[in-house]
Amino acid sequence: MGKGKRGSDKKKIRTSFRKNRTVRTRQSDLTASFDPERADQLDVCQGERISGKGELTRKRTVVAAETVEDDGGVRILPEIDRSVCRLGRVLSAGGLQSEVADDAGKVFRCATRRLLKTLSTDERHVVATGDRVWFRPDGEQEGIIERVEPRHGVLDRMSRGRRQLIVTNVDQLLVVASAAQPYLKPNLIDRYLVTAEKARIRPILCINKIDLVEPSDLQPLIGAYCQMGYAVVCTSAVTGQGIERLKRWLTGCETVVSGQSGVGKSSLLNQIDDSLGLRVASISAETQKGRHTTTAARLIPLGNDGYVVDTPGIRQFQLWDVIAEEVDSYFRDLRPFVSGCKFPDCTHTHEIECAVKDAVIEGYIDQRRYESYLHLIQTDD
Ligand SMILES: Nc1nc2c(ncn2[C@@H]2O[C@H](COP(=O)(O)OP(=O)(O)O)[C@@H](O)[C@H]2O)c(=O)[nH]1
Ligand SMILES: [Mg+2]
Ligand SMILES: [Zn+2]
Repeated sequence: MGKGKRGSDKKKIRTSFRKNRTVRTRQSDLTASFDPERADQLDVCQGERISGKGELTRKRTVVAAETVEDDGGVRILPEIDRSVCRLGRVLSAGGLQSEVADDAGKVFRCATRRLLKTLSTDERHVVATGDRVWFRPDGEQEGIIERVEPRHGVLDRMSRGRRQLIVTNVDQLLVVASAAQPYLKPNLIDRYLVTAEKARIRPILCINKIDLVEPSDLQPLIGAYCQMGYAVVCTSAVTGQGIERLKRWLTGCETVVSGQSGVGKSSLLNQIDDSLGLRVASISAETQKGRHTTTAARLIPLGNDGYVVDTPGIRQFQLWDVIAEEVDSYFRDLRPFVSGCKFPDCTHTHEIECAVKDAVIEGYIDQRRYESYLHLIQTDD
């Protein structure tokens, strides 16, 4: 599934050892409890040579391939020994260890081979939730991640000035909104849709708690999204309406479930797969400000066909690097008109001869969507 382009040539990459690599744990400690530094001891693998003498100047040559990912990042793929390493999926990534499931669903607690950290070419996490990795099993429950395959479908966020990966290799983003309680917030839906468009992840819009309103009242809104080509489903976790359709859309795919707290995400997932047993929050608990039950993204197997990803709350999920000038390209309904504007850098606000504003006046663009666009560029520049 990885769409990253394979680098054609293997190359030799010179890398310095980290200082702490010279501090070795005694061999007898190997049988002791899990030690993240063990990645170092198991580091000697095919294709690596150690040269140089002084501890701090030691270099080694690694045989590896390079690949360019969807977002332009360069990934280095060290050669791995396929007779011992296995392909797995990172269910949850941690600083020291990650949970990796093999093909059969068996879970291993894995450290990351230090070499991967050394080779990392940018500030992104070396291992992220959702990654497809090659790992070397060590016993029945542990292992070492030796290589991360090229990523696609990446969702990220900005945290303390750094780009953080939320989850990788996802197919679709399910935007869950509720028709009432909490009341419907179309601007918020648009924000999520922009996130999906930017990440080039297929969005699905789900309007839940349809049992609480007169469905026909939502027709204009739903019609507008359908016209833009979005898949929309109205659901109720109470009456079961729309659940079968939603289930069909999620089966066999890897879906990130997003949406404000209290809209019914957990309730819907429990309806789709009753073995999930996700905690459904009481209304009173949800009204407590700043409450977040989920802190890090996690892949949750859906039946035995597909995964869903429970994401942290809305406030941590921001359009951190969407610049105002490109927001129009993430609005499917505005996009076709942009090239008709007099100025190539038109923001469709104060400019003259703006094809987007004309389209709003002529009714080709929904007034509400245009206002939502204005709102977004004014709060996210
Ligand atoms: N009336 C109605 N209530 C719902 C529906 N789905 C969820 N709820 C209620 O909304 C509250 C929040 O649900 P929850 O699944 O925890 O939302 P989450 O925070 O998005 O995961 C709970 O009290 C649910 O019982 C629905 O379709 N209709
Ligand atoms: Mg929930
Ligand atoms: Zn314009």
